[in-house]
Amino acid sequence: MALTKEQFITEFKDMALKLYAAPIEDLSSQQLYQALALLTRSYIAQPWADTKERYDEEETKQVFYFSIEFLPGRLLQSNLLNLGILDEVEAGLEELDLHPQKIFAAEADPGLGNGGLGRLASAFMDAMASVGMAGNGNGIRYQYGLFKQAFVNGYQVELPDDWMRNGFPWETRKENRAVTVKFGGWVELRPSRSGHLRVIYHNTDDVLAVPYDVAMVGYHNGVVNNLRLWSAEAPINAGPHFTLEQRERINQITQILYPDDSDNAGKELRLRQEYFFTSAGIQSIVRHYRRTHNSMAGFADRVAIHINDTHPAMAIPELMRVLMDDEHVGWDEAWRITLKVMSYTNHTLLSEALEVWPIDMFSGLLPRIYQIVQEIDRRFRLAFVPQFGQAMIDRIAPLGNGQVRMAYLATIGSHAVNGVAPLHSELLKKDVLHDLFQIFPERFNNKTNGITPRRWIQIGDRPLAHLLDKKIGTAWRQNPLALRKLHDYIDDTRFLADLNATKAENKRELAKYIDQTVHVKVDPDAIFDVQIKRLHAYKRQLLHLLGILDAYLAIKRGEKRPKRLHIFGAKAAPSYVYAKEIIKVMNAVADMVDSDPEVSPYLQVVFLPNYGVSMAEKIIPAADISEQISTAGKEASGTSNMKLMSAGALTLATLDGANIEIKNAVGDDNIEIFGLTEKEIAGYYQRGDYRSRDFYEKDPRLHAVLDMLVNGKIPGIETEGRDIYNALLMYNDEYFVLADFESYLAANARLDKLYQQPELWAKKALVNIAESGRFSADFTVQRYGREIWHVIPQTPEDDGSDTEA
Ligand code: GLS
Repeated sequence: MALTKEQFITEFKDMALKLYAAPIEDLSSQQLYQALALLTRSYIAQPWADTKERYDEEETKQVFYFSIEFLPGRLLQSNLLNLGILDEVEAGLEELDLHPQKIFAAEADPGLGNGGLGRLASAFMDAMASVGMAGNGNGIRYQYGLFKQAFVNGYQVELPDDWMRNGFPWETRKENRAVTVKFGGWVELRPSRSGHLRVIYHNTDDVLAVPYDVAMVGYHNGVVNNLRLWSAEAPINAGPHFTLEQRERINQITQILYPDDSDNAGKELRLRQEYFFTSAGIQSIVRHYRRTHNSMAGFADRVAIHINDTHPAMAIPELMRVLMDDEHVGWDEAWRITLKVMSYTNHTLLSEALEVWPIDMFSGLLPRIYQIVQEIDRRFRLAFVPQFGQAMIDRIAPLGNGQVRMAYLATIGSHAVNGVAPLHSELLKKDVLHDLFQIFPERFNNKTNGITPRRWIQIGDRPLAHLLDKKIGTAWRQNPLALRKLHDYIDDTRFLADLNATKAENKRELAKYIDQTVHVKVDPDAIFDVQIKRLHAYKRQLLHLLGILDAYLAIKRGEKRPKRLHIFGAKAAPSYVYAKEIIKVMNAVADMVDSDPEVSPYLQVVFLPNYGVSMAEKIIPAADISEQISTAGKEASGTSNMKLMSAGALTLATLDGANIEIKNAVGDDNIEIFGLTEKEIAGYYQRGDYRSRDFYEKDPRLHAVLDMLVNGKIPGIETEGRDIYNALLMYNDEYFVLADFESYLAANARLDKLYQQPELWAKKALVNIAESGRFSADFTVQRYGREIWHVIPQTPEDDGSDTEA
């Protein structure tokens, strides 16, 4: 859109006055933010309405991305960027003697997601709008987000994340679009006079699902898509017998986000949440469709529904329910439509994360849905037992072992099933969904994850963005593949120096931020070595910690090495004791290193509390090293690996998830790979001959490091060191930390050496930035759009870099 600075200033002052009846000089950053957000929203309103109208008029096929989490990050700056008015607005604010960055920082991060899964969903929303695809989100409006993390005496404590405290200016309540979701009770099936089955519900708990819509603004293209978040409320005509307890139970449904990641709490409230937003979404999609269509026959040509991990897998029986019970479509036709509409992405191989529900709980809470799942199960068995045998079908039918098995249900009811990086997609076929792959091989495919360089470079890394503009022009902002032009400058010494200078500037900025937030002074000339992700044993922050302890001991022995600053950001699920112990030890080691004058010139450790999207925007641009060190075969894809590479950080990685794609993109010389491969680890599993103690006994460095956990050398820890020690030695080190220790140290030593050659380092950083464009989520959603959703966006060229698994 077009907006001059002068126009903006007038409109902004006007909005602030209307809102607060005060001149801008008297307003707090929060108030200025609110005023600016509302003004921005007013710019979005028309294109938002127009987009909706256009989709309806042109009968565009629409994608509905169902996800129990979205993690959009702050929206103000990104909306201004995508509208194309960020520069004008910033110039206007400065002219008013205001600080744009201070105002942007007043926005709370929406607490609607845990980590990579939710962030990916939001990247897809941004990407779909930006490539002009009709893509809508469907999720939950959690009142409280994932907890706020603080450290007390080095221990993680969890505080409520009241992220909506000051309101959420981007949402629009649509109470005229509310629908009713039914729980519990019992159902009666009665043939009606017209021959249809009538489904009569008795004694249900009804919940009103009220949608709040959030605009998803496309980049410079006038497209504004919709993210619909559902809030649970008591029914309007609840009546006098409706108790406070009932009201409270309803409110709970959308009160709080489960703090799990790659994990499964298995609680009834979670099941309620899942059915709540899924049913509300399906009902509203069908209702909208039926406003302009007499029957459901063409539904699958207009609608694609994506099941983001298994949490919304109930979309399958729920669509069946609506088609059959409300729309009177017969089973076969309803199943045909459902299969064509639904597609499913799996996001993890960890067995503890494969969602299953006890049949008692499921059937009690969702009696009609359970009947439909039973019928899906019955027909599945009938169709495939003759060919594949009872034993195999028993293993993978939707119902088994007294459980409803959501990943199997999702696979059986979708026409496409994908993993999020080639290795992950292969392992789905080989292990987790092996039997289903035998039956439905054509459904399985890979779609490697992506990120949005708009947020990570254009907003998060402005110094780099400006340098790129100067050197290769601005085309990369539209099409990130244009970053490849950087290869032309691989021998341009001046440019390489500029690249290093940009990194240095970002590191100084991060140093300031660290000082402000945790009051720790860090040396901006150190190597910034970053590991930012949820805390999980398989991600192996512990391996990183053992590496730090080794460095500590080496420095104590008198070794000199370039100074390294280890930066961690990670939340542990509140009930995940082992992960919390690792945090405690990490913080204790940070203190130990800091207070030792012999060591602190060479080594520093900072664990930043409450890691999230906005903090990532500060850390990533300053990173020299990106630690992606999960046990091979465990991390489905990872996405911080892509973000950090796009900031020119060198990846220190195992051959896991999308690290492998990064390696293929930049070549062996521009990434530091170490550790066991997935195949080698599978070999250990098969033979059953992994003995972690052997590594401890034969490697004196490892021996010394592990002993530190239990010999009292780390001040301030209690039983945590012992627990970790035991996990590694007595319980045989489930994640092969000890097996990878030696090669991890060797890779680190190579990086230390390389850092002595700044120009060579810069060359490698350049290649990483240059090749990061292929990981743009714009391309990822285009691949989904072409191969899974069958919607055709008009857009920049895809480079086809996704290898189908
Ligand atoms: C996750 C995986 O653990 C990540 O590897 C992946 O990048 C992400 C998005 O696909 O999904 N699965 C999960 O449950 N949480 C994740 O972050």
